[in-house]
Amino acid sequence: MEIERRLRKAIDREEFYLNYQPVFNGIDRTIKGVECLIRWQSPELGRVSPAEFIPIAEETGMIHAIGEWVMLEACRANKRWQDDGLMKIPVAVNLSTQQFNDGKIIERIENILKETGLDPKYLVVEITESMTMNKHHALMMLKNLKRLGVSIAIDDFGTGYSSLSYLSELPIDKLKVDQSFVKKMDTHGVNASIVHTIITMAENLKLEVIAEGVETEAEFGLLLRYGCNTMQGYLLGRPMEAAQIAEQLKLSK
Ligand code: G
Ligand code: G
Ligand code: MN
Ligand code: NA
Repeated sequence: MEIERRLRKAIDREEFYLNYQPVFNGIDRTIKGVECLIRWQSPELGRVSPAEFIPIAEETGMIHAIGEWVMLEACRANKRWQDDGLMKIPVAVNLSTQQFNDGKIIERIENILKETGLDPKYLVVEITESMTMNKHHALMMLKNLKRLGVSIAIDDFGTGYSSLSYLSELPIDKLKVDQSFVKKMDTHGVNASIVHTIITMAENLKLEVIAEGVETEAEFGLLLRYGCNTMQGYLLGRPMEAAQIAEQLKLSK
């Protein structure tokens, strides 16, 4: 397969780079974090979306090398911003199931933190609900991650089958409400109710809630009213290149 063949060489040929989407404090609209999202610019195939190549990387096992590259690059960039005197913010990195199931990932992350010198409190690891279904494994991995000093976020919350009471038994810090519920909150009452319920319950469990996919002022307003102050979405900021984020961090300092 053409994509797979090209993907195998993409790290060595330095065809990957990271975009960073800002996470905002909804009250004063200042940046309080970023999520890194991988991008692939292939000379032969052009831009390929991660929605297309991440599944291939997962099926072929390439996700381990690619994921490690992402983690290293994200930590390096964040450390550089801090060394440049920019505002200190956490960078969030998405983990794939295969990475979460690989016991060696803990040591790899530990090494990356050591190598880059990034204070672990400025790294957030994003996993999805489905990765926590094996409770024994999840507890072990999450405890080990917490021991490193990094934060844990549950991504795409609401699309899986876990309940908040289940998640409350795991050492997690943040909950990211899936875009599909945030979208059309103002016109779809059901969506609004779901988001409101998640926010209220997460608050009780002392989890930070992040609303994803905020695209309109109406959604933004409702989220604030429901008590969700941390948001991500096209309304506030699209994924952008490292230099642009650095510029924003300079301005918001
Ligand atoms: O960045 P968006 O632009 O299109 O990303 C599409 C999908 O790819 C999302 O589900 C996102 O979580 C995933 N994705 C983006 N970057 C990474 C990454 O570095 N690692 C993993 N595992 N998934 C990523
Ligand atoms: O699965 P995960 O939540 O990591 O993926 C984030 C994905 O959502 C990325 O593809 C990112 O580009 C995309 N994204 C971020 N903000 C918005 C938004 O406001 N609207 C839409 N449609 N997509 C968004
Ligand atoms: Mn994510
Ligand atoms: Na998400």
